[in-house]
Amino acid sequence: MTLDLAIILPTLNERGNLAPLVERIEGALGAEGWEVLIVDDDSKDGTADEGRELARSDRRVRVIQRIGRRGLASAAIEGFCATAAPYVAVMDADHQHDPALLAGMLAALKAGEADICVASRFAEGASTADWAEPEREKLSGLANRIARGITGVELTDPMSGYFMLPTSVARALVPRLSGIGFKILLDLLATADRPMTVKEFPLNFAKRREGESKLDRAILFDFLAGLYDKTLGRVIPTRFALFGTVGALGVIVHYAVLATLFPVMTATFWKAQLGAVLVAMTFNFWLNNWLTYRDKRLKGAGALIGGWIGFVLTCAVGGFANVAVATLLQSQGLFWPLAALAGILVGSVWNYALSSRFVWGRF
Ligand SMILES: Nc1nc2c(ncn2[C@@H]2O[C@H](COP(=O)(O)OP(=O)(O)O)[C@@H](O)[C@H]2O)c(=O)[nH]1
Ligand SMILES: [Mg+2]
Repeated sequence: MTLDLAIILPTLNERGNLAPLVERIEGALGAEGWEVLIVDDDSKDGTADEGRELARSDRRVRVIQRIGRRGLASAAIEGFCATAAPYVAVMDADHQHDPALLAGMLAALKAGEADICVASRFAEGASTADWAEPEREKLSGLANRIARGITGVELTDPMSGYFMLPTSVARALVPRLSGIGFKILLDLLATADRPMTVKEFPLNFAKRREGESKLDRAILFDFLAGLYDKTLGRVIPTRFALFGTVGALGVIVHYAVLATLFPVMTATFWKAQLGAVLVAMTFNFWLNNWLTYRDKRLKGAGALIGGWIGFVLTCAVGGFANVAVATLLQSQGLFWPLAALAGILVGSVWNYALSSRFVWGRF
């Protein structure tokens, strides 16, 4: 029997969930015609090793281990490009997605019933009763409404992480996908030149079998970042826009601290200003670590202190560049607010490039 379907399992610490899931997939699809592609982002629990162990005795299982990279969306893209199967599904490895739907999805695609099949937590007949996370359910409802507006596709669950489509269609869209955030389905739908036809499959969304969820409250933020990336991101890169926004908030923090400190230390403006600079830098470091680089987030006292020092040093250099450029331009006769703006721009690009490289280890 030839290979029909690849099931991509993006994984992060899912060691114990792999073997039982492969078994369930076999139960749903039979022994042949499919392969499982585990795309693991260098999990610390040995998920990739476990996958390779399975693969030694089961040729239907393959592992892609990625080093220094993170992200559900980019893991799915990796999978699209690494399989020879004409159809490809993406699903969670934690057993929240029932493999029993796979056969029906595949049959619907082969029969040409739709361009893409999506398992929906909110379609008629679906259930999230076992999910037991009411807060997450509410968030999904809100995000769904926004998503429907963008893609122009009527979907009950555009944030679903469980779907199937022809691999050639997915691969054709890859060069234009944004690949950030968690919502690869939304990315695919929004990137397609004409609205895709969708067939929904009601899903009984289960509790995760083992391990813990990697998503946190910032999921809505991820979603908004994805929207930005699809629209204005072409003009100003998303990460830089975030970095800049965080910087602008830092200015507000700076003034707030200065306004508090200065009245009580009037004689020494420079102390108040220095205090405000340090607080604003710390705030910017924290917020960038939490949002801008959430996929590379530094954790633990050592990493945080090291990162903070790196960030402060980087900003010191950026500040120097800022003043140098602004002074030069102003002395050449440029209107002072414009000279200041040029300084700020040069300083922030510099800070962005350097901290990206040296604090959060990008590139
Ligand atoms: N490769 C990869 N997989 C990830 C990443 N984040 C989450 N996953 C996997 O994506 C799936 C969904 O993540 P999960 O934490 O269960 O999200 P939730 O179901 O929304 O709580 C699981 O199989 C995770 O192991 C990541 O950064 N890289
Ligand atoms: Mg999950």
